[in-house]
Amino acid sequence: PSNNDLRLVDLDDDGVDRAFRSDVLQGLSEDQKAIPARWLYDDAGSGLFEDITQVEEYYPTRAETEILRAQGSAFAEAIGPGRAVVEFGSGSSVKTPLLLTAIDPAAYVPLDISGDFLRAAAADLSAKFLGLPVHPVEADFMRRVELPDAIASMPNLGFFPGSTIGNMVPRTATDLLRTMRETLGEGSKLLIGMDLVKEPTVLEAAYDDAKGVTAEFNLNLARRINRELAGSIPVDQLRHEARWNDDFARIEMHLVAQSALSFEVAGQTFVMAHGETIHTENSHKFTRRSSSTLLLAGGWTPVARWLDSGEQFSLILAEA
Ligand code: AVI
Repeated sequence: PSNNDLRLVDLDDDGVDRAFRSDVLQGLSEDQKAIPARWLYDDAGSGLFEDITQVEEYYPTRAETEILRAQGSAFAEAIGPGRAVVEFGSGSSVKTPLLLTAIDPAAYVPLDISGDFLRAAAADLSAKFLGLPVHPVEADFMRRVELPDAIASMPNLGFFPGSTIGNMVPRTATDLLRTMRETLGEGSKLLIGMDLVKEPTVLEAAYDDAKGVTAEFNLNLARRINRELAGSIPVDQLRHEARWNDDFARIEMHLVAQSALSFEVAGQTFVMAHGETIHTENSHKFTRRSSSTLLLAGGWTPVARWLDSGEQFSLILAEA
C-alpha cells in the first residue's frame, strides 16, 4: 500500500490491521457470529465484487446503469448544470461518466478511503472529461469531510450509486445520510441508488449465483482472516448462504458450518456447531415508502425517482 493508504489504516507492529482484528475477535465471540461487511473488500474481495457485477443473476449494476443511460435528459432537467458532483466512493468507470455527461457539472470530487482507487478513478475521469476540474479527496466519508476550497462557492450534488446504503443497518444508514448532508451543505442535492424489494427467489439467486462467484466473495472473508490474523478456519467446511430476511427486508449472507468446527484466530479459539453461521453481510431492499422514510430520517427530501425498465432498481433524487 502507498503511504497515503497507511494514514487511514492503523497497523500494529506485526502489520496487522487493528480494527480488522478487533472486529473479527468480537464478532466471533457473539451468540450470532457476525463480521462487518466492510472487511469483505480486501484486494481479492474487491476484484470478486467486480466479477459479481458481471454475473447473469446479479441485476443491480445493469439495472442502475440502464437508468443512467436512459434518463440523462430527465437528470439534466431535475438537477441543472453547474454543480460540483461529490461522489461517495471512487467512481466506477461506467456509471460516473454517464452522470457527468448528462448533467454538465462544474467540478467532480471523488471521495474514497483508498488513495490508490481514488487516484486511478480521478485520472480516468480527467482523461475522459478534458477541462472538468477534478479534485480527489482521500477520506472516510462515514465522517464529515471538508470539501476543497475550489468548490466552496458551487452548489453540490452528492452521488451515491450501487445501493451501498443498503449494506448498512438503518441506524448507520441514517447517520451516514446526515453526515452527507453536513459534508455537502445547504442547497445540496443527492442522487442515490436504492435496490427494490422483489421476489425472494430472484434476490437469493442474485446473491448466490450459479457460477459461485458470490460464494467465493463470501468465503474470501474466511480466507482473509486466515491470511491476516493467523487463522485456522477450515474454509472447505464452510458453505455460502444467501437468505432473505422478510422482517428486515434484507438479503443476508452467511457462512454456514458444515460440521462441528474448532479453529484459532489471532491466538484465540472459537467453536461452531454443525449448522451454526457467521453473518457476513446485509443488503437491504427498499419499497417506495421505505426509501422515502430512510431519506427523510437522514434529513433529505425525495423529489424524483427513476426505475429501470424491469422495475428492479431505483435512483432517487433528494434535496437537503
Ligand atoms: C456493494 N453492495 C451494494 C453489494 C450488494 O449488492 O449489497 C455487495 C454484494 N454482496 C454480494 N453481492 C454483492
